[in-house]
Amino acid sequence: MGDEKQSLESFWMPFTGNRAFKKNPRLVARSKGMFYYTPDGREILDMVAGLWCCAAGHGHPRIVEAIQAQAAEMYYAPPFGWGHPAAFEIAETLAKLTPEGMNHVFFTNSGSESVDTALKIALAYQKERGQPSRTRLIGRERGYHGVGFGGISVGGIPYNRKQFSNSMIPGVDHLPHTHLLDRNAYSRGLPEHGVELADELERILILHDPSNVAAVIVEPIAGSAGVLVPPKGYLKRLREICDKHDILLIFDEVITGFGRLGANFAAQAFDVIPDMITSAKGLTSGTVPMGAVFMRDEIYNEFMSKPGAAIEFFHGYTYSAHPLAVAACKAAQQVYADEGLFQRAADMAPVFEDALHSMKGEPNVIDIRNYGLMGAVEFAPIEGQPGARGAAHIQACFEAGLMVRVTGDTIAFSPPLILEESHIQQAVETFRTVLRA
Ligand code: PXG
Repeated sequence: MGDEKQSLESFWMPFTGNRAFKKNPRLVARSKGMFYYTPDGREILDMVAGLWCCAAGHGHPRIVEAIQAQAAEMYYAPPFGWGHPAAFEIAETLAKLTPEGMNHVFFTNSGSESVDTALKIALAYQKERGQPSRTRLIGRERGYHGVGFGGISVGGIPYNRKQFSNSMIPGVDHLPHTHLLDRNAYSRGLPEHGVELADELERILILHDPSNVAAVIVEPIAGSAGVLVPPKGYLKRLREICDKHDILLIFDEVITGFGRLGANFAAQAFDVIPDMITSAKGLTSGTVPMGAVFMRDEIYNEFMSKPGAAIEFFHGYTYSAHPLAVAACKAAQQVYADEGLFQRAADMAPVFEDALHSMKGEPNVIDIRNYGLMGAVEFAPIEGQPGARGAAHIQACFEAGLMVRVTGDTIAFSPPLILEESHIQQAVETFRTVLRA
């Protein structure tokens, strides 16, 4: 950029206070490894993997080369009624990472599309198997499932729903969230208290009768709401209740999938196997937009078992299994495997945990929580101005050379899986300095 100030007016930025941003922009122009660089070359340590997505860090040469090569070879192929070999190959590779018996995948372009796709598969599946009364969906307070109408309906973030309250999909209920600050503050890993919150599912089912419920969807660890780690035993209890009543359980693993918790998926980290897994972000290490819904074989087979050769599921996207996304996905997955990044996440998790918890006692800190390479520090809000302290911290971090994520008065950390101890120390020192300023 030259001296002339570029106008920022035309771009309506997503999930951003546009007026505040445009007065005081935070711009990044280049990235490599663990770092972003501002247009004037200032280094910013990326402790949130872009937006929870760049698991292999930035500018990984193998992924860059794969995308470049695919662009030259064939940058688009129609996915309806046509296919390209690499899409089938990557589907098979990915299925090997999922829990046993989940050998089928539907490709989308984002987490939001993955969620709405999974909800539609759930509803269609119940009809296909002769249970058409099962139409209700159950999400959870403080859940984030993207911004489609399905996703905001099962989601539990009040701001995301407020402007659309009359336009939600019908027949949705919500479990209570699991953030028990008074009982679980400063938990390391899974909190001790709150397994009984899963029993609320039984209450909801009694109200509607289980025979009317299609699916329950939760994030194994709620990300956007500020890293809410499930209480010990909570997810297992949800699984048991869903099994008892023949209801599908969907894990939204858009953030937790692909190594963030030190395992392929949260399903394996927590040893609770859902019926479907939604994913995006780490699928391609955030390089090319792509999402995927994995499902148990019974679900796929139900659709395929009918006579005839008609379209089984009236759903799909122009860019499902886009060749560039497939190439990026294949390369990212190879990098994860060859560099042992999921194991690396597991190995770094204790160091990350100790570093994060060393913030206890810093000004206004009221909670610290973590699992794998996800963590959060929560601050007491400034009276009458919820979110103001979080926003101030994020700006100060940017000025001090640190990228983290804010949600309300919680600062979230979700670094690339390539990070080293030195990055953790640098992040913590910068953060501490910001808090004490
Ligand atoms: N489900 C989950 C669990 C997510 O975290 C989505 C669905 C939607 O994905 P797309 O690709 O449609 O954005 C997400 C996305 C934040 C933040 O501030 C989190 C997400 C996206 C943007 C910001 O924490 N997660």
